Amino acid sequence: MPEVDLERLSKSVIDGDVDAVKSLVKESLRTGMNPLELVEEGLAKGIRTVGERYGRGEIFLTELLMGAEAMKAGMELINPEIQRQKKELKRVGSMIIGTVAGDIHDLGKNIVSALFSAHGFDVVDLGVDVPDQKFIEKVKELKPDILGLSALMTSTITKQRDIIDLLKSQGMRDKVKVMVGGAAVNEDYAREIGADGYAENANDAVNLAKTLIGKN
Ligand code: B12
Repeated sequence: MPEVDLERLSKSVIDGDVDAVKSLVKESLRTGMNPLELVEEGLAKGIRTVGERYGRGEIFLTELLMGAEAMKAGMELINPEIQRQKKELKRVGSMIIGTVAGDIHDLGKNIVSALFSAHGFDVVDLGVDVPDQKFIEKVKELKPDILGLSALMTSTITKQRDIIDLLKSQGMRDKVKVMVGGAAVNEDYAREIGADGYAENANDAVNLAKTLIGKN
């Protein structure tokens, strides 16, 4: 898919044009385009622009929501292709991911989830607004290599600390590598709460995860 079409894809997300996103994604997958490039250079680029414009007060909430819908529609078409290609990959590790309690932002988490999957991780995505204890139960049950905690608000990043503290108090802290992310998180905060890693985007997150589990 020529670069200009990736631009069209990200512009269609910005415009909140679900139909255009769907047809561009379908067409590019049909022509053998790398699904990860579609996510990163097309959809994610678009939604970041929408987020920035919303943050600057340049667009309304309805436009933000339309952008989010368009992004989701694209991801729904790309995810099965990622899963299909994954079958040919060597398994790298496993991950549980979710957005913490009180927080319903999931666009970034879904990108992280898709990228880990595409790089050979088995991913269990617990969704959004996930209670602390649910993360703990799932870690106990599935024993993943990585626990990913996404939080986008200053009011919810405290949950990342709470979950790490719960892992400690239940004697499970050394059983799993905890990675944190989301727009309100940074490297310093991650270190302060005792996370094993922080990444500001999905690509860096995958690389860091591989390093953390000695697979890089
Ligand atoms: C889209 C959006 C929404 C959408 C969410 C749609 C959805 N399904 O996710 C809607 C409109 C529903 C929404 C609602 C709200 N939102 Co909002 N939202 C945003 C916005 C504009 C963009 C977020 C986004 O999707 N970015 C694009 C993705 C691709 O980026 P990302 O999420 O950062 O993810 C990347 C990285 O962070 C990283 N990453 C993410 N997760 C993880 C996890 C791990 C483990 C790792 C390693 C990495 C990682 O990788 C991702 C991919 O590269 C941000 C502004 C911003 N600049 O972030 C505000 C923002 C996060 N929202 C905000 C607020 C306040 C709210 C509301 C409370 C609004 C309200 N008053 O009702 C509600 C929250 C409801 C709730 N309880 O959660 C504030 C938070 C302020 C703060 N600092 O606390 C922000 C910053 C806007 C602002 N400037 O005020 N929001």
